Amino acid sequence: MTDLAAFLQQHREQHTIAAALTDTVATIAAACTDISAKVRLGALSGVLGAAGTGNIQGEEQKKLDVIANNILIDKLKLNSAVAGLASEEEDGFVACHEDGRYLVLFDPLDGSSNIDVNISIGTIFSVLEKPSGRLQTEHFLQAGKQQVAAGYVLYGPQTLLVLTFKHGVHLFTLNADNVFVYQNTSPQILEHTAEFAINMSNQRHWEAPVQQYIAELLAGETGVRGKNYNMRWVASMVAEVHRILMRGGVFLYPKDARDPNKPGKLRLMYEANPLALVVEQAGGAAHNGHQNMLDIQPTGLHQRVAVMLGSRAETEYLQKLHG
Ligand code: AHM
Ligand code: MG
Repeated sequence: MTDLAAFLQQHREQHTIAAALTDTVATIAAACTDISAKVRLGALSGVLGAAGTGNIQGEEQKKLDVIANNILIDKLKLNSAVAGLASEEEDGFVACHEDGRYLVLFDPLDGSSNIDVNISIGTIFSVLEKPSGRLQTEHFLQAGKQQVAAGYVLYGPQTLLVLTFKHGVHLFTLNADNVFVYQNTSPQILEHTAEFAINMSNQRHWEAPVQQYIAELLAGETGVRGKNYNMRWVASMVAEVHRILMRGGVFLYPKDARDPNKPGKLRLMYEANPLALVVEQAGGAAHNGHQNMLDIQPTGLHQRVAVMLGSRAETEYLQKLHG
């Protein structure tokens, strides 16, 4: 049995990764262990319900959004390798250690609408190198391909940690002693799939290429795609991505015509980029219809983006439909 600490040491020696980086990821994992303990107890730990506050994006915060955010900030602030943090739940960045090497970005609690109904939720994280100089917002605005580590923790029937240091994707299960145990598998996203995930209730607001794509999938084996597709929608991106990692599939959260100023619902820095890195490292692909996700040059910390990711055959087909 290899635990996370032993795995990190072995992985860092094998791939010449800085100890400060694996330590940073270990701190994120430790924070997520604390979050997991609160999630497990639900009402008994007083974490359910609304916080009565809103975040920078005007979304109502759940108690657990705020609790998870504070746990991550408090733990990461204690790690001298961390120069600064950016969170979906914070207006601006949080400065930590002047000499720190890394910037950590996170969605503390993804799938907020599922908190109170006991459905899988997660934490998503991304780690960047801090450029030199006094910490500023621009330091965080690096394209996804610059990430040095990324991953997520899924609070589902099991608590799972999935991470990448750009040498494949690694999976850990939290045991009864709150230790992440390494699962010696190398998840690879199947190139072909017959399963898609999209919020169908927004159909009338999608752009033409997505309308066409989903219509083709729904046409089944007599349509141009020549097979029957199944649909799943958890409404927790972490859970959808994990399903895709384990058994293939394609996930879409496209641009929505209701708000022309919003290129999508999901956030580039806290959701799309880290999950795109995991997906790419597992052999899948991620884009916004036009550009590979990891090539997009961010312009703002809370920037939104259209997301299409998963099995290569489907994501490439989608990109072709976008022209
Ligand atoms: P959140 O970070 O506020 O939880 O929002 C992101 C979530 C994703 O996990 C999920 O894919 C999407 O929002 C679900 O949206 P919808 O409610 O439109 O189904
Ligand atoms: Mg989220």
